[in-house]
Amino acid sequence: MLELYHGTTSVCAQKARLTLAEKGLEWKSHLMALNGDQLDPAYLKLNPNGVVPTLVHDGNVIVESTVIMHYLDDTFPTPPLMPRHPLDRTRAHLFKKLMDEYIHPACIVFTFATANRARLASLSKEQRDAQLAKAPLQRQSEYKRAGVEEGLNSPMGKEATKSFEKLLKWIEESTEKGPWLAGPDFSLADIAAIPYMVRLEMLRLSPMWDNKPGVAKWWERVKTRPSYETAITKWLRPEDIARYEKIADPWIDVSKNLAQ
Ligand SMILES: N[C@@H](CCC(=O)N[C@@H](CS)C(=O)NCC(=O)O)C(=O)O
Repeated sequence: MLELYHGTTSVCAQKARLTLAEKGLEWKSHLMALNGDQLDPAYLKLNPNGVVPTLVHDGNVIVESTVIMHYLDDTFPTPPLMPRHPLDRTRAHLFKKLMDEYIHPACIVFTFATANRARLASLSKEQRDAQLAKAPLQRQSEYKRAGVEEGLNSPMGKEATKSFEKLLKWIEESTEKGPWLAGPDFSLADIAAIPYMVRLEMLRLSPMWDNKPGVAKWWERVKTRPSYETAITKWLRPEDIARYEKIADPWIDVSKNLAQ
């Protein structure tokens, strides 16, 4: 049996859900609120980093979204989600690395400067520091702190904007050969990128690809896949959508960052 510990809007969990959906796999949902339940001792035994997703397959625990995608692809090979040609495989690996090393931190900064800001910003500095200190992944706490305390118009906000701009440039270049990010077939490269595009769209930052027609066409193609509905749209609750709808328009700061 496959079980997934996940969150509705969590980008990393979306990667796992997209992979499960593309493979047509059944799985049992353990939906986390991510309001502190990720630090419960029982959950930390499964995932010592106190984050989602965690996959459990017949009692075996697999953590890290990229590792989970590969585990599922290795264990359930049909349809294959890694390209066959070595150069396409290289491209897929590069996309996954870009997401894990640059885009995920950038996403934390963007999200904690906007949709996730309210709760941490309402605490005193001491309360906020105490809360952030509890997280096993202290580097992620620093991105959250920068988002909440410094906002988008800050050195971290500018670096995050640059990272997203790099992702969009890579997508644009890839789709010139494409049609998918790592060659002729939809692959883990596409899955790794989709959740971060969902996040940009929820933050009303789609003007970032106004002058990138390849990105726009790729994004349309992504949304026609049944996995988009199964793994992304179906999980969004009205309160998730409301949290993003009520933020001040981040495009004001992001467009300034892009112009610099
Ligand atoms: N490198 C990890 C990162 C996981 C991660 O940051 N998950 C976020 C959601 S996308 C989370 O659980 N955040 C809860 C928290 O930071 O307390 C992975 O790819 O699985």
